[in-house]
Amino acid sequence: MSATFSLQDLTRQLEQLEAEAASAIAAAGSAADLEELRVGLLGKKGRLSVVLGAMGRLPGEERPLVGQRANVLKEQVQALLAERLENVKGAAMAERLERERLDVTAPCRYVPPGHRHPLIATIEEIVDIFAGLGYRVSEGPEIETDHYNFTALNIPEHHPARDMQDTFYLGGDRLLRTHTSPVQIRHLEANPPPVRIVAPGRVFRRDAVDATHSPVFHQVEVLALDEGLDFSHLRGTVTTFLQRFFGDLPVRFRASYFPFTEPSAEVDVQWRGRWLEVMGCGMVDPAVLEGLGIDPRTHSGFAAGLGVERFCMVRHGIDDIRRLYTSDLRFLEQF
Ligand code: 2NM
Repeated sequence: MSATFSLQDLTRQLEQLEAEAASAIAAAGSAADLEELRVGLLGKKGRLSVVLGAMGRLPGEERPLVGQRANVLKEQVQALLAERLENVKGAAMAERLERERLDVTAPCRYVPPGHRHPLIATIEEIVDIFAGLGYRVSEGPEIETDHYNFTALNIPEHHPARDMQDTFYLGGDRLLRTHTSPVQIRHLEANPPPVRIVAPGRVFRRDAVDATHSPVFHQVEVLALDEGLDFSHLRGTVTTFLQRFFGDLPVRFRASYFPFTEPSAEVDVQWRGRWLEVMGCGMVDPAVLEGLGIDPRTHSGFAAGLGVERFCMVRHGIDDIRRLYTSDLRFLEQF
């Protein structure tokens, strides 16, 4: 059928366009289909443009009739496209949600639960016992000065502990702490007595590695400073601690020597029939207190120190300290 250009023809063409557009839009299944329809119907070279082009050949007074009708049609078609687009998008989303359905109640992939390293567990157990006796945790730097690591602890200039052979010197007066005692000194500088603290931490000594030595190991040291403390308080505290940690076994104190305590003692426990040395202790030397500006005539204190690796090894029957550092899960998972 060749195109005709009367008012009647154009009006009929617009009605036909409207009917076709409505059914085509209703049948469109995707956003892309709808965009294709929009271009074909309303685009520059679309069906509506063709009708409007033909409108130019009508007599002037008839053009507004077709023009108005065309504008109404255009708005109707736009509204239908928009409405259908919403439906199509909604259907696509519903389909996707169904396809990607997630069962949030499904059991997850098995992840084996981890646990603390036996050394850390030992530190926590020791600290917990002292916490139960009223002690607070105090910590300090691993890089120390000669003053805090030795001088303030009454360790004289030529004491073997100061030897290059035993200590990691870092240059200047810096070194890696060889015990956690400097933590106690720093604490006493910052806090007036009464003091009851427990100082856990990593310490460093220039030892060759073997079954019982490591250049990096862990210590816990305890300090009580107050008026009227004597050796009986030390003995009671250390005995109570050891019996809580190892069980109710015999404890023995042997006279010993440390530069920072007087008197000093080593402490043994009877474990599976053998006496094992497990810690050192003593009454804080008056020279240490005087260095801190604390009067040894009114104040006294006791201190004790232990190696965490040894406690851990005795408790669990571990025969080689290296087992604690080599991260072999087959070993560590036993604890
Ligand atoms: C030990 C044994 C004996 C000790 C002494 C001090 C301080 F700072 F108060 F002087 N802190 N730790 C001490 C005493 C440590 O470890 C075997």
